[in-house]
Amino acid sequence: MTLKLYGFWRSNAAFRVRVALALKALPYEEIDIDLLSGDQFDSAYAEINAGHVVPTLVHDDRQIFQSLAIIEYLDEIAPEPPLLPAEPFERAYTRSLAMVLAADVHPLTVPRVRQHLKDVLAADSSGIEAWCRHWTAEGLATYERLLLRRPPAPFALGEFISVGDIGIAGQVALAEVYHMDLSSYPQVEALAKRCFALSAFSDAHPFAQPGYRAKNPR
Ligand SMILES: N[C@@H](CCC(=O)N[C@@H](CS)C(=O)NCC(=O)O)C(=O)O
Repeated sequence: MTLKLYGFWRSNAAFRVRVALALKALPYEEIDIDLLSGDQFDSAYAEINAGHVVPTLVHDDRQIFQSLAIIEYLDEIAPEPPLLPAEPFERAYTRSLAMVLAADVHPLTVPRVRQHLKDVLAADSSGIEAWCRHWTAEGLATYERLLLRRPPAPFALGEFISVGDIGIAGQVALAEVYHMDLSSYPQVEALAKRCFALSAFSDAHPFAQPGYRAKNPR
């Protein structure tokens, strides 16, 4: 099986897929689409992803898009370790956790939204940054309330890592891109720390990607 991931170092949605691929130990090639230079709009990439977004997973010659759909696909073609449990309530719960980030928070901060704030509302870079931090903080607060209701033990569903943990770790990665303080969200911070102790998560972090490191040499 040949897997290619079109992603970008800063893309939170690509982060989620990188974690799932690593947890399942699936080898893949990552191809960078530089979202900050507008490469998502190039006609060659438009053939691959009609939405002009990353990630896209290409399995053999077939394209799959939307990070959570990609993760569920990977779970179906490579069931071990499972990222979604079989029990319906637990399955819905972990999907719901993932969607707090993927459906409610992250879409408000993506490049095309930031660009629209600039073009249509004349927002400057500090206003756009404040917008992104606001919605990111809302996501962190929502996850904190959810985890207080059902404390992780040690992960969101218990012993095994599920797609909900990828969402919560992704929320923290998003906050880190905006250099936000996590101390008001101790449950979230502790769960993310457990996740990022694993190489599947730490190696997928935006700051661990070659594209980021090339721009920020130590
Ligand atoms: N809901 C999609 C998100 C896709 C998305 O918006 N990706 C961002 C990067 S994280 C992107 O490519 N944005 C390009 C743009 O906004 O121009 C998913 O989960 O895959």
